[in-house]
Amino acid sequence: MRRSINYHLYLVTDESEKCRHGLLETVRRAVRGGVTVVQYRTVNKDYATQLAEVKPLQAFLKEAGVPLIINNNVELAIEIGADGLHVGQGDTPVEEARRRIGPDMILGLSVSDAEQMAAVNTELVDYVGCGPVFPTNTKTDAAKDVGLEGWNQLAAACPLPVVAIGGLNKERTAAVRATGLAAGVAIVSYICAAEYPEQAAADLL
Ligand code: TZP
Repeated sequence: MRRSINYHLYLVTDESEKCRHGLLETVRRAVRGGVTVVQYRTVNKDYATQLAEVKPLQAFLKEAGVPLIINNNVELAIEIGADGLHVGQGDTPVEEARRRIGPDMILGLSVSDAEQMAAVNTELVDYVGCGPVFPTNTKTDAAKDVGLEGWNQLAAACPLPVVAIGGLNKERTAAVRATGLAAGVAIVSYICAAEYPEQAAADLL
């Protein structure tokens, strides 16, 4: 039996240099504001830098009782004993990821269309990140945004807890939550670029 976590407000970290208050301080303040789970995500750091960035983050999150998920780096997730791993469609396949991380670590998968949703392996995957729901500048190779209507269709077809991602701010988060289909919302820039990350997080609860 795999673990389930609280996906309600899921912070995906931006590159440390893009976090207005630095990576660790941003996460600290966001957790104070109500973030329930944190994903460490970087597309431009080497392994040693990722390890050095994530270690203090993990220590803080353990103390705070907030789960830590690693984006697309199976080796790092295993080495630090993360709570979870998140993979995209073009990343490590879920079969390989699950085999390597073992049965207990949470595994998340990104989905951006109906075909991908229909193919989700519910034996191996624990939750789905669905989007981009709205346009985003944060992920340069993101798929086309699906819109609120697209979200409704995809989320309704999702056999697992589903988290909305992409372009979410206060109003859009409220709109996504109002659909009643979201286990949570995943946020990068609204929190990481904020002057007051605790307030930004609280805006999205
Ligand atoms: N995957 C789909 S959209 C996205 C990721 C990682 C980025 C979302 O960032 P933002 O700043 O919350 O729009």
